[in-house]
Amino acid sequence: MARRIRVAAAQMGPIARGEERPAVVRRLLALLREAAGYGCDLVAFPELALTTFFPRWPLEDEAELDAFYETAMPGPETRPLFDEAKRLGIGFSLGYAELVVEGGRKRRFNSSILVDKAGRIVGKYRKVHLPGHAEVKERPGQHLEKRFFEVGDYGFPVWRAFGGVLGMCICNDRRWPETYRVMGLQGVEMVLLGYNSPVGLGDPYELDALEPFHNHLVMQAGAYQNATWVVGVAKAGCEEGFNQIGQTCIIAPSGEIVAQCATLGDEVIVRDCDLDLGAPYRADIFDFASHRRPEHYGLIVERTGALPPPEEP
Ligand code: ING
Repeated sequence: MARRIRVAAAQMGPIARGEERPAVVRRLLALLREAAGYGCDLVAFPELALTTFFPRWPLEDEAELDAFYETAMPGPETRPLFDEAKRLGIGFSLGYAELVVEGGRKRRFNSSILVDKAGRIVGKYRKVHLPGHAEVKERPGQHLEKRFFEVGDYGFPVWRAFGGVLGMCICNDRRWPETYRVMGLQGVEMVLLGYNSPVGLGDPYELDALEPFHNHLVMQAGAYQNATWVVGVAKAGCEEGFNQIGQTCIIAPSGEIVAQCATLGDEVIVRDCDLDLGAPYRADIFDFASHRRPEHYGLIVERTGALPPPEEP
């Protein structure tokens, strides 16, 4: 009996800087209901799905900054999403800015949760790869995640949920092979990830035109090399004057894109995902136990200096 889950990727268009949480939650509810209408078991939302991508600005006022974070999940403004999902019998993943007080100090993370059909949080992840920089750079678009978030402290966990093994990562994480491999070594069968990816960060990223290609390249490679489904969900469109790529997609363990959004707005795509599609890859070409021999990889060291000169022939 195939283990199938019907998955929706719910892309979002821009969220304005001043868009109030209730208005954003109403958009999320509309996407959730559409996915439930298609009979979906699970709907994946983007990174920072409750607010604009605020790390694009060097925010100084702490109260203004704190307003972009959630201090409780669910909180009063997100509780309607949990309640409606439970009523409709659909699970979801949701990216948001997390603010917690631990050890007497504020800690800030770029986080995501996995919620089951009963409205319970069954998984939580905190973004590990924080791109960009902590200081303002001379470039058209800032990327200050290192200023506004700490590096995630959960690693890359996976969870038994929805009849399979699911994992999550966030945005820049998808560009790093370790992200998928750490989950792949735990037997992940579906990775849910959201992203806010500008078309480019301006100078020196003269390769902006390749952003869409690189976006799919890394997710397709991660899927194939770890025999897992990957669901990549964008916050897309021109958000506060910054163009963000869309290309939300659902990728099979073969690495093939089997569903993709066609707009840069709020849009749902759906796919029945057979969680056993990765089995032939794990049984043969990516049978880690048989073929992946770290002991044969030589001493993997961080190259801190120049390589030694080549031996004289
Ligand atoms: N955004 C971008 C991403 O990794 C970026 C940052 C843009 C990196 C363009 C490299 C090139 O997709 C986030 N939020 O990580």
